[in-house]
Amino acid sequence: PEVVYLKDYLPPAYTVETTHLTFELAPEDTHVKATLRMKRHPEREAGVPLELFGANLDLRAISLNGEALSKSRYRIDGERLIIDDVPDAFVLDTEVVIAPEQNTALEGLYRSNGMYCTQCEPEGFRRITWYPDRPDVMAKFTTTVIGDKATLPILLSNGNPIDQGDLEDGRHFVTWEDPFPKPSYLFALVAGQLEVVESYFTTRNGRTVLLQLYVEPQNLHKTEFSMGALKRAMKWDEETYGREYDLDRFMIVAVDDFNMGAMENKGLNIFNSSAVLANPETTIDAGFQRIEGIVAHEYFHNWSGNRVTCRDWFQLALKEGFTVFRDQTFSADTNSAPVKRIEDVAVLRTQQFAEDAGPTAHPVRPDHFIEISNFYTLTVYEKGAEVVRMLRNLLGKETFRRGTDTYFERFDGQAVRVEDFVNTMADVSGIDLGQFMRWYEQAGTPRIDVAEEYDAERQEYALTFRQHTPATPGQVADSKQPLHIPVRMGLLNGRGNPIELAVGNERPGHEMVLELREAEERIVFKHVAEKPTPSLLRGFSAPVILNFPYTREQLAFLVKYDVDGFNRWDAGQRLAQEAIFDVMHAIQAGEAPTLDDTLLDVFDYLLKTPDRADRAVLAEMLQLPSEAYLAGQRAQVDIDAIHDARAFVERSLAEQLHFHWQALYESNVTKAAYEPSFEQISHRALKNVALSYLCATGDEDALALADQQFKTATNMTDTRAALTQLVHRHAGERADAALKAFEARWSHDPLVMDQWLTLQATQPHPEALDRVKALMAHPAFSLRNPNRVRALIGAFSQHNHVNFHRADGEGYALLADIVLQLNKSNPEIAARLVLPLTRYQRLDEVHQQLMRGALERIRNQSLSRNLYEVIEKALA
Ligand code: DPP
Ligand code: ZN
Repeated sequence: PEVVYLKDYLPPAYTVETTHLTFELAPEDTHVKATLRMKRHPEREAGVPLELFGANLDLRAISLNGEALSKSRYRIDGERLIIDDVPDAFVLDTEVVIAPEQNTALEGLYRSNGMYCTQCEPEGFRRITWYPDRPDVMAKFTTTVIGDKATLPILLSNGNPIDQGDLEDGRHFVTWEDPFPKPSYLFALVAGQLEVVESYFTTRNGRTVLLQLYVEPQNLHKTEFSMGALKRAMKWDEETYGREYDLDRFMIVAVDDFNMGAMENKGLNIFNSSAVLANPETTIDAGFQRIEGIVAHEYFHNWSGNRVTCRDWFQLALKEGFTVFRDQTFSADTNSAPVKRIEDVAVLRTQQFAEDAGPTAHPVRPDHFIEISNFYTLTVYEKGAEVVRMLRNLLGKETFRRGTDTYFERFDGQAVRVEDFVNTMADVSGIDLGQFMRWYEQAGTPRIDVAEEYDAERQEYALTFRQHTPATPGQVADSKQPLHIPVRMGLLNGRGNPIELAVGNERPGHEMVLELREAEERIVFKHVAEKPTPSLLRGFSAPVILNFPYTREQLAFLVKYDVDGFNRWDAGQRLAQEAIFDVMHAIQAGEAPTLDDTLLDVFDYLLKTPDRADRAVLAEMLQLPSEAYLAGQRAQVDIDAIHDARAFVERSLAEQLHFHWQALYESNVTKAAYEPSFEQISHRALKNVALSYLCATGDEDALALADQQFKTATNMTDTRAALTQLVHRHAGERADAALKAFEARWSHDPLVMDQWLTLQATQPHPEALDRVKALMAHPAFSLRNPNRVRALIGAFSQHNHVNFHRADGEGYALLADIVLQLNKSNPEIAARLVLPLTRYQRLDEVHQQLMRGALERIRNQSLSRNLYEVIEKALA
């Protein structure tokens, strides 16, 4: 397959000014007529051939300026249609036939539960019609949708409806016009039997916007929360970024079969139903928060993505990193800022860092690809957001806002590059961001080793920072340059109070942001009367691994006294990690493990003085680092030893603090009617953490408590927490009965059944693999629906380490089998699902062999471009 390089970028030879589309919808033969008014790009010379992209299209007619083109005038080469001889300005007409019913890849136009819908980002539009399908071609679209009136009463596309009427044969049509020029990836069409929920939003300039949420009739009771979230997001973007909505209506449609979470099509967002439908009975607290974040994310794209879009797909992080950063701060403002930060950093450090350490590592802005769909990654999204966050840390809030205002103003209506964003930030701040650009170009997680020296006589405390970035595929270690890294920090004295900082002639107060730029830097703090404890990288101010040789006492001290909520949590996590690794080493050496006293003291302290942290932060602090995170901290990973060690620490804390867990549980039971409010969410989180520790002992009383909670719960958060305990602690008949009861109650609701699949797939018991296989035959599962696949197979391979990594290789074999099936039907999902099989570098030789064997079995088949790219990297 062809490799596309950033360095080869050329502007399109011809751009499209207006695009007129007519769809005559039919499952097997939808006719798409396109009329494109095109002209030569001013920067390209005359006489260059016209190049259009298309895939799986049956071309029925093509004409230029009204004249049908004979076969000798054009040629089709793979995904390209080339016309050698075109004038500077012309009109191109085409007609193609496509088969939405046969489209299982879920890119382009396809059917989901009888509904027609589209997914065009990044290159799905070429499955709809021949087109210069690239983001730097922005056109005004007018779209006429024709369909059967009885079965397709709702016909939607981008913008505003400008005409509609009845046609013969029981058909009808609606014509939509989108006044904003847009790239083809933002095109959308929906047709089906849908109900609509409506509301209004008045913008700060007094314009009234109609808000519509389209769902299948059975989901009408799940719309209220998202509608509220949308309004909160619209208001927040006005207040925080000065961004106002620009069309008269904003539509969201919920679709069951969807590869991504959601899609920001102009004026017509299409959502995976799992990312928009919510109700207390069916949705857990974390689900509400995820949905709020995604609704906001897609809405925010209207400016960061749609009004200002990407020049080419290498610039994907320009819109995604920025928009993720925007949705993260929105959620932080709406809920708990420290908890949001803790959650986001946990994902980054566990999953993005693993990506950085594996064969698919790539820079935030990749410089080549085979299949761009493979680059909707944690690196582009999450690390991309961290890079924007660092810019805000370096510029300060107000200057950053001036930067974003200037960026939107300068580039409105244009398709731009990462440089345009960063240079704007440099312009408004006067800060040299030349070195900062390396964050976009250099792959891998930077390491910073910090050493301290204290000179009591001179009252000086010095920190030496050494940074380096390990080699990644295509970038050897020697090629890695030092990065511009903001390290937010403070110093604490022995009583836990912050020390007034003095560096050179500067007196920044109790906290400062160090800007590292060199491979090695030494910073001297003056007037430090006693040896302090440093609090480094507060709020996780840069996406790096920072090592400081803390003693366990110092970590415990930071848990108690640091002013930074994130660092308090982080110190506790690090302490827990050390305690778990102690146990692991003891087990490996055949010795009897014991629980680290310092960790026990810290937990005891946290449970006795719960008011020191807000409840939501406390719930995070009381949880041990995940097995996936712990594995990421090892050069050599022993999956079973990590699992056993973590379980030992959990059980020890459960037993030794039993009384406290009991009290914590009881004091957080609420009688109030369910609300997804921050206050209530914190109570439920603490209660369910307590339940988990109580059940970790396997005590009959605790399992009876979980059973009782399961039977009496009035919301899914409590139901699922209880059911998870019963299943994961292997509560025998209690677990079986509860699973049956749950199934009987929820078999009609696929999104709820997804949770049922996931919690069985993630049980640590050795029976898990057989259970997963059995569930694949259950009516609740389907290989055709990405949510079902993620819920069962994705959850098993990503979150059930002990069973996925079984020593007999059966876990790997199962994933390989499924990936091969999806390779044919849905390559995008196949290439994503296979990733756990590519992360073998730190496992022992036996596991490495088994994984490579599974990958080679995949490689022996005829592969989609998506899967080919990932497998080749993994086996390189
Ligand atoms: N729909 C995906 C997102 O919003 C891709 N743009 O991130
Ligand atoms: Zn996005």
